[in-house]
Amino acid sequence: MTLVHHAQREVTLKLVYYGVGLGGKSTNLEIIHAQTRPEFRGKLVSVNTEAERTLFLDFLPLQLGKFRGYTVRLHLISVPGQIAQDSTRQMVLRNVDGIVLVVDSQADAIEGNNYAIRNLDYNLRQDGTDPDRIPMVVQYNKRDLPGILDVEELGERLGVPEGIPELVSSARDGWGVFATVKSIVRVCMQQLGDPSLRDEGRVECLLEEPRARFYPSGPVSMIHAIAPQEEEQELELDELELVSG
Ligand SMILES: Nc1nc2c(ncn2[C@@H]2O[C@H](COP(=O)(O)OP(=O)(O)OP(=O)(O)O)[C@@H](O)[C@H]2O)c(=O)[nH]1
Ligand SMILES: [Mg+2]
Repeated sequence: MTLVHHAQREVTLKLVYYGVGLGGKSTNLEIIHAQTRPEFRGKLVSVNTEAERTLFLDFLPLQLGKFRGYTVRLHLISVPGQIAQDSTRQMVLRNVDGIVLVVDSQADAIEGNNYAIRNLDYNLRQDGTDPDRIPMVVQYNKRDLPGILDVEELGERLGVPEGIPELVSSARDGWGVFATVKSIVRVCMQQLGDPSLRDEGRVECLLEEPRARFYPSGPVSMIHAIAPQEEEQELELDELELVSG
């Protein structure tokens, strides 16, 4: 739910990067942090395991230009992709305004991408959010790698419905990342319309018309039964590393 502050003439969007483990969610935020002017961004806070996997989240506050006289602020957050961290993902999704679904374009990641989409659907529903009305864009990442699947094939195999903007990127090489964030902001702002006409505080910015579903016939309730096998990882408190830059 978008936060509208009339006195400060500010709008804050909470945008969540979601997707398969190691898909490049954190790298998107690192690139945005590295390539924006310091006066427009806050600290990038990452809570990682020793192996550089996201344990809790990455958080990056960012300021964009003005939209109809209101300063647009973003809270960019990436969830941990590891299957075991599901309660964290549910918590991070609370009051989300827009989702960037980061897809790993490699052929052997298709099962993980599939799982992430179903898991997102399930977790949004758990919180009472209609997954078909949440602003969303899909980012096909890792386009620099050899042997990746065509975008068309990926879209088909993942059941990406019409109406979702699709972008290509190599977050590692730093391209496609800003186009993605602009795209999700555009979808959100289209729903918000003129901020001065909105109430103060949290306002809902869901799509008026639900779009077609990912997996029209997929049994999302079976989500936990279809989780791909993943190595168990013991997490200890002193493994935590707090990075801020
Ligand atoms: N070749 C290539 N590697 C990438 C790209 N994006 C990310 N990576 C690499 O993939 C690995 C995982 O990237 P992360 O950004 O940590 O992935 P994540 O989605 O945040 O992973 P979790 O936090 O575990 O869910 C890192 O080694 C990145 O450098 C890309 O576009 N191309
Ligand atoms: Mg991460």
